[in-house]
Amino acid sequence: MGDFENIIFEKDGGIAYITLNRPKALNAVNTRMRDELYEVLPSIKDDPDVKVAIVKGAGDRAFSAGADISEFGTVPSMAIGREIRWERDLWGMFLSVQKPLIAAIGGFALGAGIEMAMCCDIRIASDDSQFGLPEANLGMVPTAGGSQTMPRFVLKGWVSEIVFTADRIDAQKALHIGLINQVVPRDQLLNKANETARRIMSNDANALECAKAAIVRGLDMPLSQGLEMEQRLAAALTSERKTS
Ligand code: CO8
Repeated sequence: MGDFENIIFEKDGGIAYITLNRPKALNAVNTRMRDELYEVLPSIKDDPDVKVAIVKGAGDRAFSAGADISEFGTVPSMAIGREIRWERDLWGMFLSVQKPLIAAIGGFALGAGIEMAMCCDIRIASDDSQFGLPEANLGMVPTAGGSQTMPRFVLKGWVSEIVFTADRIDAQKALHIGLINQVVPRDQLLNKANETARRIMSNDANALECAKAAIVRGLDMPLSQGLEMEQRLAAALTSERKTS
């Protein structure tokens, strides 16, 4: 795996840590960071030593303040921009990770920042965090999946308010509307993420993978199909256990 400039990748006792590492720019997602994330995620998927991954931001101000606005308008043409996004579908790559992903959010999580966190399964945030989708204010729509991922766990009315107003909300409101799972004091953020990861890892890795598939894929199916899929996954898990 290459040397990374804009992320830090570490592994410790079954937990992989991805740290968005541009603290001076509030961990804004630039092209280099996108490429590095795209390179590192397959190794989380494929490495049997990794059971759970935690995504976090470097420094004490932000998880990520979104796409790097200094790069806006620098792509040679819209067609090339679309081609790059199609070839390196980072958000699709995040969503395809079969292992549990935890976002540890400390500070700003805006635009592509909160959208990345919404590609994770569990979001734990510090009490001073702020969340928002400022795209409309920039003449854009959320394009890092936010218009699709957010309504899958936040009621549509709240999603519309967040997207249409482009206002930021605080951690308590984010908790109230279901955008995040837990709020903790800032100095306990990583401990809580680690504790949650260890709690998850104490369970069977294959069962976790099947459970994640059932939850994530089932959301896109009618209930009857989802129930069938659940049965198939349960049967596959049982037969795998018998043969191993
Ligand atoms: N991009 C680049 N640099 C940034 C970004 C950003 N998104 N956010 C902050 N920075 C930089 C600032 O320029 C500043 O740098 P410097 O010290 O060199 O001047 C440094 O970080 C600190 O920021 P501020 O001085 O502005 O700190 P404040 O506490 O005053 O404000 C805010 C913090 C409110 C977070 C403010 O920085 C802000 O509004 N930032 C922009 C947020 C934003 O609009 N993000 C873009 C959202 S749109 C999006 O993400 C579209 C996704 C589309 C998919 C793209 C895939 C990658």
